[in-house]
Amino acid sequence: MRRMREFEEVCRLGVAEKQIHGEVHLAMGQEAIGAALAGLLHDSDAMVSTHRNHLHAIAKGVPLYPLLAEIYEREAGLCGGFGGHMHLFDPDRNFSTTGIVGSTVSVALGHAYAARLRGDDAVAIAVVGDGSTNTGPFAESMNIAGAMRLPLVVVVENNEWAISVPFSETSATATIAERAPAYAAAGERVNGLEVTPTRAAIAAAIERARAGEGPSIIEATCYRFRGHYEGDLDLYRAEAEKQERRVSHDPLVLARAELLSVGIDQRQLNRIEDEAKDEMTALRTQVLNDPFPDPATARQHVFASGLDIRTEEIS
Ligand SMILES: Cc1ncc(C[n+]2csc(CCOP(=O)(O)OP(=O)(O)O)c2C)c(N)n1
Repeated sequence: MRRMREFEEVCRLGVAEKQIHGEVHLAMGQEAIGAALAGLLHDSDAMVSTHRNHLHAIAKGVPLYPLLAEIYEREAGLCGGFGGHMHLFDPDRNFSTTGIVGSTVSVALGHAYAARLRGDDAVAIAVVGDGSTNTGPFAESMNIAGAMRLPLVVVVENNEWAISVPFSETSATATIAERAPAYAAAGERVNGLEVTPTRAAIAAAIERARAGEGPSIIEATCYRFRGHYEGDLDLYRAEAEKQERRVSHDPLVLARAELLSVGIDQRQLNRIEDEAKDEMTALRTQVLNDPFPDPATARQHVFASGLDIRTEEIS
């Protein structure tokens, strides 16, 4: 969790110092869910994320160097610096993202169906925000997953807000998990500020999916600390509320208190925190020394190679 927080801290710095361009969505406050996901999946399982994706990439085992280099738009990045923060793809680890809200679930559904066609025991996880669950693609994908009992797990990070719109005003149900039976899915709502219950719920959903018992929705509650994106004025939430929540809802503060209470030495925790900070600072320094992609290559990767549509039309 600490490494995730420090990773995002160097992303925040990159925006503040104008080294990263475009909207960057940080997940500070949501690290317990990221940590809960870590190590649960095999490389052959698919994970599909959203615009708020850094922690999920880390959890899926995407190497940090090309991940940060992509976010910093460098040639050494996952996608050669062509995609940037919202377009992170690592085919080797079956990790992908989409900024199209709701469609994360549709892409994951495709992975789940592919696993069914292959006949293996791979699963697909979609990690989405609460706003995603109010879209058509979410409802359609969940319906098909339930109808075909596909190995799909949807983890919803309910951080209470979709940009400036509160979840409580836009959902017909008080929770997202309670919608699960309508899709013949299992549903569970957990405290997403705590790793242990969140991990247990996701692990059980993965087991269900692998055993052919169909889809699940795990709703993990949390609170977004930063604005929707870096630069968002975030005037829709009261300053006092934000300040209070940044303490009471900080998974790192809660985890530290829990570890101290079971006798973990304070100096050991301090050392872990310092090491994480040093690691990410060094990573950023290294990335900043990497070149940008050659502008002459800007038109590469626009179309899939090996398919000349014009020629096919003519012939
Ligand atoms: C189809 C679509 N509609 C609208 C948007 C604009 N948009 C970007 S993020 C966002 C809100 C997403 O909220 P939520 O799913 O709760 O995720 P969070 O940002 O809280 O992680 C919206 C509406 C979009 N990217 N895609």
